[in-house]
Amino acid sequence: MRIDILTVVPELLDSPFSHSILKRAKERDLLQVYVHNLRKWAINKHGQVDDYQYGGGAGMVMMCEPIASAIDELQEDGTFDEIIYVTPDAKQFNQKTANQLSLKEKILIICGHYKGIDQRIRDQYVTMEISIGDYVLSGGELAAAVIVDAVGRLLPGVLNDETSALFDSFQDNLLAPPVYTRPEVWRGKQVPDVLLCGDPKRIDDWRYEEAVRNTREKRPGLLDPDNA
Ligand code: 6GU
Repeated sequence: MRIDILTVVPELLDSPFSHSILKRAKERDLLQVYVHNLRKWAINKHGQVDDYQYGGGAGMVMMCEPIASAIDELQEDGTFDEIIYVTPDAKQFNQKTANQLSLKEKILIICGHYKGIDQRIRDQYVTMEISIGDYVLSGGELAAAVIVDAVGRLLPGVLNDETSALFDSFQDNLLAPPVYTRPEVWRGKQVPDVLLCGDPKRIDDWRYEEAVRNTREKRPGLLDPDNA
């Protein structure tokens, strides 16, 4: 899978894909991430990519021309399966969307800044809009990093048995059950007996019950069938 990211602050994305699981995905050539500085397509030699908004009001808007030129050039060697604009005024990202995106070959993520991008780019080019939650970030870069991480780890061959995504929270609309490691007693607190019983069926049942309990307590909405 290839992911291109368009941003005015490429430095923000220097590190997130260079460690741990995503690093391995890139080393195995299962994932390629290309970060592009939008200023390369600026309208003048001052690097301008934004302007005042029509109708007045505080805050600049990212202009059509630099973004359109960037997309057109990046599509010269193959069109994108999805052109994603990350913005707080969009549908919220979840595991289902991550699963769907992991099946694509080539996607572009546009990171907004300031007041966002000109609506005409959203109308003409953008095929999917994503928010990562009900709060405002200073730009779309960290949201893009969240999406690349959530999608990248799902690509076949990235995770091994130990890190398998099959048992992640949310894959079955349940939060994960609690986990424990050595020592068996820490500051007088004992690991639940069932985890030491050696009976895989009993352990699986316990984990499932704990997952349901955790979900009912913290995120009851996930148990609602409308969420499935
Ligand atoms: Cl995608 N961008 C920004 N700037 N803020 C956000 C967001 C995205 N998702 C939640 N807050």
